[in-house]
Amino acid sequence: MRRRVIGAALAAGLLLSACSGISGRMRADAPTEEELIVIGLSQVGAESDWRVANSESMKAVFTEDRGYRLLFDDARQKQENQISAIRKFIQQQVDYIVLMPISETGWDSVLQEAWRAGIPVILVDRMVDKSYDNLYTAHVGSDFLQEGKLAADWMETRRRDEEGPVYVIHIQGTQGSTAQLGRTRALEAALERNGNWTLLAQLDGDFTQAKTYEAMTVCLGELPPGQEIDIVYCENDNEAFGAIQALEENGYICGEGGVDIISFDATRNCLTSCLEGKIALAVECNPLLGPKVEEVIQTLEAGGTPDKHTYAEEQCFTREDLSESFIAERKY
Ligand code: GZL
Repeated sequence: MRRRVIGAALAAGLLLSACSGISGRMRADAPTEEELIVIGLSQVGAESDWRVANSESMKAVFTEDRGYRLLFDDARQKQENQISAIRKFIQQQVDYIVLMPISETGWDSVLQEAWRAGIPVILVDRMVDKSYDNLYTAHVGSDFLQEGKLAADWMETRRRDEEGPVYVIHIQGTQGSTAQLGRTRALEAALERNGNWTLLAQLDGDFTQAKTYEAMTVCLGELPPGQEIDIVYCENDNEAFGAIQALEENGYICGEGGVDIISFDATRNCLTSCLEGKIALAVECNPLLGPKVEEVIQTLEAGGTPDKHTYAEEQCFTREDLSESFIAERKY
């Protein structure tokens, strides 16, 4: 039974539950198989702490007792696996496709196929190229350029009185992902603005600790012995962990009086490292997007039109903002 009829049954169930005082979307009666809203979800992978938290947020919201059947596919960081998963969801005639696109391009045919099948596509986290704007219904994610600008503003304020050279190493995330493109653009603009900043190296960390450790170790081995490094701009926390390991193994101090490590995501492990003084700035990128995605789906179920873009609220943290109790209360 397609969801429009289900929607009516669901509305009736919710009305019943509201009368019975059951909060939220919990229902007094368990939804029948036909009433479940079927969601095909294609997740990038499990490459980072952020990604794991993002997946957990989706699985916590889209449960059967809340009226959903979640078909979760882990693409293991390969776009071809995402494309195959979407095609499978189309064959299964799911009600919605939720896609965390690994990159902005390469979606031409598969998004057209979903469109022709009449299945709404909801993008989560990263974006796809503007040329696909009419092929997805809504996007829930972060403003990555703004995240980068927050970091650049902090770095420039911290070094505004320095006239000598400021040596920077830039570790990028997955090439072509919206997070990488936005965070990179902000740093490159800051390098343009500050003539005394020198980019020593731009490395591909692919948002993973292992790849960053490897790339950073090679990079440090190629720099002149004792080369000054002032800032390492890591496009996510797991890259920061890999960079810190390589730097310390090569005799560098991370933190006060040493290298300023900049990191994005601000997961619990990163905030702990920031509190310890090893990470200078943690820029939040909120992975807990499940509730916002559910709002989009419920708007569509009710026949409404969701906003095309919904952005998470995000902030920055330095050591002074943090305490063990604050970190313990964080949800990711
Ligand atoms: C950002 C997300 C990025 C995270 C990384 O929204 O796309 O991908 O910053 C993750 O940790 O791998």
